[in-house]
Amino acid sequence: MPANLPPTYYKLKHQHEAAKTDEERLSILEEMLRIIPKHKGSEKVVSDIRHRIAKIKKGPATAGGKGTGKRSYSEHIPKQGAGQVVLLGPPNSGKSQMLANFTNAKPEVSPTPYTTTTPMVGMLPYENIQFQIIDTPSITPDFVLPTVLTLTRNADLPLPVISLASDNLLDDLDIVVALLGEADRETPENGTLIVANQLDAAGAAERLDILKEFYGDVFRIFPISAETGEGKDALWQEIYTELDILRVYPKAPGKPIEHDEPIVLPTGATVLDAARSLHKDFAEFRFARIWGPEWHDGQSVSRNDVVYDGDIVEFHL
Ligand SMILES: Nc1nc2c(ncn2[C@@H]2O[C@H](COP(=O)(O)OP(=O)(O)OP(=O)(O)O)[C@@H](O)[C@H]2O)c(=O)[nH]1
Ligand SMILES: [Mg+2]
Repeated sequence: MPANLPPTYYKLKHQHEAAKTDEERLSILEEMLRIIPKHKGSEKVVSDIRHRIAKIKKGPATAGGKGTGKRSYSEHIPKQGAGQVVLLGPPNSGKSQMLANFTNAKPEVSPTPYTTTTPMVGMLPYENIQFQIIDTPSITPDFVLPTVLTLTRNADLPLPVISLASDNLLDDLDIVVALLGEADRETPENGTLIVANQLDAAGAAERLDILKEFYGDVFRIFPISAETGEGKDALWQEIYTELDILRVYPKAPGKPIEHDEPIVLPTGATVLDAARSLHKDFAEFRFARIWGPEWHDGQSVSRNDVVYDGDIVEFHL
């Protein structure tokens, strides 16, 4: 559902991104929470802001036991591309294999459980944009690394990955869903997205049937094979939808449209947000013209008009 957030929200969001200290961040986040309209469409954003506030108030996590004791395990990975997708799951589900086959990263993939010990980032090309994919150390019923919990909290999309080669498939699913709950992310009622990997493995089809029979109504299950690539396109498309983003195409007056370089914005963003994303000087544009199914060709739009996926915007400075 579109969040339709007011322009002030985006202004604060930019300030938040530029903020240097936690104190600054905290006061901006509190202001964001104050001005944001509270309705169904803004729920996700509101809960994200609340978490960020809680996290700052709690203070930085400290390392226990190992090393100097100075390093924080609650690692935050800066977002890149159109959205941050964090792969979560039990050992050997194939998270690293997904990263290895679908992104530019080269993680270690192995039949030994717990091969991955620190998060690793890769970029996944989708149409004319890229998703940031983060592979994480596996989780168990008794233990989740704090860094994995932090990543789950901060992700644009936490993405459970379980394996259709596992006889503990249903338990595996429970473990990841418990983590989502702990991180206050989506619960089954919201139709959580689940990747059922290793579709090519022996017995996978039967296990998929079982999974669907038990959980087909509560989860949106995407069967894939990280090895052969089967099922991946439907999954990428769903990730795009789930990220709640849109693409607009900038056009300089008298120049062609830049189809390869869309501006990626959250649903509900305005013409002004698009201008700002291009360059800070564009915020002062004199007027803008727009093309798209929602508009008359080339009609003039105001800064606070909401833009739609696929719109072409021409800024006149
Ligand atoms: N047949 C098949 N094997 C797969 C697939 N995905 C992963 N594997 C194999 O499963 C094993 C575990 O894969 P990883 O990607 O290392 O698993 P992980 O989820 O990262 O698990 P950790 O070791 O805890 O990091 C490896 O031997 C992979 O080659 C798949 O889609 N099909
Ligand atoms: Mg791994």
